[in-house]
Amino acid sequence: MNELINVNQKKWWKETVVYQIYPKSFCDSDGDGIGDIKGIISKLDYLQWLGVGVLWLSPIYPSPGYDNGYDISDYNGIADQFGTMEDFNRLMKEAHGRNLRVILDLVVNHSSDEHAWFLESRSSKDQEKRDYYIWRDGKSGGSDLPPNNWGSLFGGSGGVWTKDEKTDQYYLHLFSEKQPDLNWENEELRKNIYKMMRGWLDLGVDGFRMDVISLISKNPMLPDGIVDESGLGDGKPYFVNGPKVHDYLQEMRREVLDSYDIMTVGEACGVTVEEAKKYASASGQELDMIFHFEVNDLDGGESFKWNNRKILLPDLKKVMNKWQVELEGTAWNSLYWCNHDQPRVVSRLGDSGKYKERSATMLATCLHGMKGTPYIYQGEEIGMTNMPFTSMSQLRDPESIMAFAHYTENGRYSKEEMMDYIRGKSRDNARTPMQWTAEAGAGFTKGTAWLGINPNHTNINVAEQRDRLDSVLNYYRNLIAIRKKYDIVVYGKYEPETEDNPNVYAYTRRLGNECLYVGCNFSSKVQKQTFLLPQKEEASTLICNVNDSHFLVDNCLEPYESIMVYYKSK
Ligand code: TEU
Repeated sequence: MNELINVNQKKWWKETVVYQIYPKSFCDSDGDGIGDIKGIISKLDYLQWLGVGVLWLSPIYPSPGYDNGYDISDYNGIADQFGTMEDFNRLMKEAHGRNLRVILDLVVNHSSDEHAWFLESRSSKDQEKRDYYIWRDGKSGGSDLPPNNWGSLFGGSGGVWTKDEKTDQYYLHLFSEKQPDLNWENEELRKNIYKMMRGWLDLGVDGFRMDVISLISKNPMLPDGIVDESGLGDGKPYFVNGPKVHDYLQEMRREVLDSYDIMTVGEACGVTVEEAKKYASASGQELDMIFHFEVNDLDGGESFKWNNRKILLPDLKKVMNKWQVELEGTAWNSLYWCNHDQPRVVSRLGDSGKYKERSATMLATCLHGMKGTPYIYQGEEIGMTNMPFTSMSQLRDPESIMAFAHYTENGRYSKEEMMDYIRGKSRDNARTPMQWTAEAGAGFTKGTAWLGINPNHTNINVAEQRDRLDSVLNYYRNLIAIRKKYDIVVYGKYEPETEDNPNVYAYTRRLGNECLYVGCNFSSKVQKQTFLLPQKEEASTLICNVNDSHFLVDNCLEPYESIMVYYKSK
């Protein structure tokens, strides 16, 4: 072992790469147009070949499917559309047999309104489980005004309160009315959640990705928020990083997580670097790492996404450098460009035309060279792009559908404008089926896919890339292999290069006398760098996405070129 790495810092979840599977769109084994667990099992050899170490499954539990499973109606089961508990157990066994760990999505900020807890809770004010959810009278006692003015996090869908006629009270839902928020103040509810978590861990599950975990504690006063762009009140100051969130996570750690060798990652919208140091502190009291949203928000992706703003590289560098530098030694980073909520990164930050492959591999290098655990979202490893949606009838995501209706009806945008924003930002861009082959159905299904397949599957697909050594897919595979081979990629300290070139992202990693320089050209023009070249014979190129790179000769990066140079300092 490298003696420069402190034994206490070494963790398996720092040394691995996570692959996110969106089960509905990954692989359909029975021709109903919806991916399933047997489909996932059929692709385990592929995932093992790719080299990833952990599979994160987006929700596979029973659900009415209003938000594709992020509305759970039974935390202990498997949705029929995905298979059975037996299929799940087989998946665990087959995955573990290939050294692949499996983590599940834990969605406990809210449940479905069809969960038995909610059905009981809503049935009467005296019901034992009434307090499992957050109920309030209307403003000034039972009037028709909701308890406060907060807008839903699915911007454009109205407020966060729905009145239930049965008991004449309102329940809180930060997302849709089909997703009532659970009341974490209730101790019995928390105990039930911990019990459910232990149940899955005892089946061999290797950890959890925790959906919007930064939102579980609400300021009990539920005060009005300042009215923002959406025309509704911003409640975030009262529910993001709420008063007891850290108490709850520390309790969860003691009651559940500490008894297992697992990994946890919290989806933490609204979390700053300072807060992240509490959620993902190296002292290990809460979670292992979090997903922050500061990159996605550079084009309004989290606060108000419906625009066609572009992310500018200087802003991107500022945010990423900040997270890298400030978490050093105190907390661990997660590294991601894509997930099931974000548009495809090649379309967002790269060039989906002439340089689609080169920009995809450049983006991969930029991220995978950083310090933290990298996440690959299905299809990212072949450079999948956004979907050329032309009509709202092709969309399935409730967020997009509600936003389109809202902003075209209230006159904020014309239908054409809004369609343009949907093409750029809709979550359905990420959810189109995985492109396995060039055939009709993309090798995803033999039936009709639940969401349209990107027509470019005829040239962007796994079958075409698998044996082509210069493909995006093989490039990802090589990057993963480099992470396994070089400790510096996992544990090396990150230092931003003070490069003022607005088109290049460069940084150096250091571990003892080892150095790793990563240079990435985010533009379609050649860029000269000021990097001080080590003696040529001492430097070796670990990976580069340009065949005849002359970077080590003249410090010039070709359009969308990226390079990792390894050398030893004197
Ligand atoms: O997303 C939470 C989240 O923070 C949202 O802002 C999300 O980024 C939004 O979709 C922006 O467009 C999680 C899940 O990842 C998402 O799929 C769910 O819809 C949401 O929680 C509710 O469970």
